[in-house]
Amino acid sequence: MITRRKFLTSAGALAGSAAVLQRLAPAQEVKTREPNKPRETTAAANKNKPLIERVDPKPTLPPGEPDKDYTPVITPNNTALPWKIIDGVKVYHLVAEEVNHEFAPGMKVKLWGFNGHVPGPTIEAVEGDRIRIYVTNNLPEATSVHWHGMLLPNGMDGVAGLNQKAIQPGETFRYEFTLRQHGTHMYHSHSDEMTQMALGISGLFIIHPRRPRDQRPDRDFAFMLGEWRLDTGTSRPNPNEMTDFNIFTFNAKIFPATEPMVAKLGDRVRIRLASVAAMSHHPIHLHGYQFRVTETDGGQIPESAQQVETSVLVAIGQSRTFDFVADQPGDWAMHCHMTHHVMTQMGDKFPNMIGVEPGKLDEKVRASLLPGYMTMGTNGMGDMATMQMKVPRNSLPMVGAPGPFDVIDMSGLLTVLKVREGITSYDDPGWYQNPAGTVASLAAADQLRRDGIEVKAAPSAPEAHTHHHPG
Ligand SMILES: [Cu+2]
Repeated sequence: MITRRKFLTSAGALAGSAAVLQRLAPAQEVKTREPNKPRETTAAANKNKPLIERVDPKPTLPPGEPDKDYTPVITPNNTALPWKIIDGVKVYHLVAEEVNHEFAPGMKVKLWGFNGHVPGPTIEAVEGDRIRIYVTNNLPEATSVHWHGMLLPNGMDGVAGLNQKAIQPGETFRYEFTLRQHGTHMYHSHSDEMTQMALGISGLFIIHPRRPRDQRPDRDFAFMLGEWRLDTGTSRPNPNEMTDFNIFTFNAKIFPATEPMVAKLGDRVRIRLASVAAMSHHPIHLHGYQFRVTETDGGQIPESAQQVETSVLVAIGQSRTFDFVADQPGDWAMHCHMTHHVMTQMGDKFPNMIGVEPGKLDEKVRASLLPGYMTMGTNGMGDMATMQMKVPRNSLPMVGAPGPFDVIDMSGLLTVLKVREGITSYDDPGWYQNPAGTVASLAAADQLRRDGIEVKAAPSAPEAHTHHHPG
């Protein structure tokens, strides 16, 4: 049998078989075709050709099995949604509910999520699986679940009001369809979206290809990017915020609470990033590696079209997946390159004091106006990391945590890829021990002399502020 696909890719078939042409293209276009214009016929045949090759309805295949059919995804700081097989169908149960969550140790918030997790547990399945997902609503208001990026019957799409009735508090709905695609997808509320998504009602939905074209990864990490407005002293993100977010998260955690990605030297590593953030796009940058962007929401990208990158922009409502071989040992940062997305609340709303000598300003302000106040940055904001600041309840200093050399002055959308030789488990191996002589360090006087580097003494702080002062 000559398939449409074969027809489109074989010019010879055009001339060869009138019967095929008549079956695949409207008859009048075949009749009016001139011999030298095969393209028009191709265009006519293309007109109704689906963007994605698929058989409709795609047959349901036996349930794909972990390890045998796919390498399970790791969702750092989170978990996978369990499933069972009932009569050849994978059955899952999501419970939308309030969740007590910690963005970082001590920063406790009340969010809305699924099954005790924010984001909800990762749903994992295989192309061709028949899936049935029960959704119980234990929220105080109506909800629904939309399967973001999925090819499914319209009535399963989950937009409350448009495709189904909203799921009222206490009700359980059933969704069921066959997965006819693969890729990194998401699920999220499609009812009172602004409120529910700002509070965390979303999760990852990963569908493995039935027959992967590329080598399977050894380590397959998946992250939801998130952003929140958490006013100091409060314990619920503010859903009314439109632009000014102050917590930026990988799987709802900020560094140093972000679990590292651990890989053995030589592992093939895949990283999946997805976002249904409210307003921000996130250019995620991985240090130490070049990677190939191997998948979008549409699934695998043909190898010839894959781009080699060091950062990948994850826009809202998108997923991006990249692969690389972990051939460089070390502790490699992966972070959002929007500089305000690697901080938390305390970088927010402070006057720019860089270059200004505050003198006793802090003490005065602390005493009279704001207990715990500290002027941000006469030398930049790195100072904050070293201070055990007293901060308002549920707020964190901008900066991260002690690192192996010094304080790491980033927080928010930062995590670490740890690549090690000779490890036998994927437990956190601690900080990387750099081989001797491979760490940037203070230049010695004889080195400077040898290379003819002259260093002028920096002007001291008091002198720097004596000029241009009128009074
Ligand atoms: Cu960002």
